[in-house]
Amino acid sequence: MQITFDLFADSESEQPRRAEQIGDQSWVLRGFALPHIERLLPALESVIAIAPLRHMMTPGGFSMSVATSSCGELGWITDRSGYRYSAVDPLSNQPWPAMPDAFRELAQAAATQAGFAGFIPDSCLINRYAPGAKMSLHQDKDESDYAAPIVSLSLGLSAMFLFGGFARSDKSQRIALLHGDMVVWGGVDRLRYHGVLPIKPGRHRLLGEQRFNLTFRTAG
Ligand SMILES: O=C(O)CCC(=O)C(=O)O
Repeated sequence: MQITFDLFADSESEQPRRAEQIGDQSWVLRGFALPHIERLLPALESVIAIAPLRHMMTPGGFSMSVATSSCGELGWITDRSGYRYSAVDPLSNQPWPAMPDAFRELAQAAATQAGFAGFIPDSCLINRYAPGAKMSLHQDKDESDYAAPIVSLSLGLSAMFLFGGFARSDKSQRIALLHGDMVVWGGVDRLRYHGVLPIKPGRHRLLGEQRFNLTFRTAG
């Protein structure tokens, strides 16, 4: 898929760099990725050219509203058989594209900033949200252990991120995530429920009418 560079679109506000604590071991790193956007977007485009975005099927038989792809040694997949990680892209039966250095280095720097030095991600899930797409509250539980944090990068249109507790019914914080923001949660917060409200229509000056989320995990 081609990522459109729309120089004439409305400018979206971006955040100056600062860290906001949202849990005992959870941080929003505002604007953390902004100095790296010029390396990140071509890398994203090259991954998607090899492993195209697709709407996967949930075990219950619904098509996900987000379109997904992956890079790294393992990619997260879902189909009628369940949620899991796979070393091959089911579309091509080939290994997922390698994780670009720009991705890995950024994820490691964000993890270190949040108190998780030594993070070695082996999986980067790429979620592409068109306006209206959302992600229901869920826990990340498909990884083989929970020692490593989750590191998440937002690009393009803004999103309302829900950061909840350890039961689905717990009250969630609502956190607006903008282009270049990163969220890191781990340790005692590793299994917190989280999700994304439907993306509002809009146009980002670099990415057009879409939001990308890249979620880095140690899965294997
Ligand atoms: O899009 C986001 O910010 C969150 C994505 C997410 O929760 C996931 O992929 O598990």
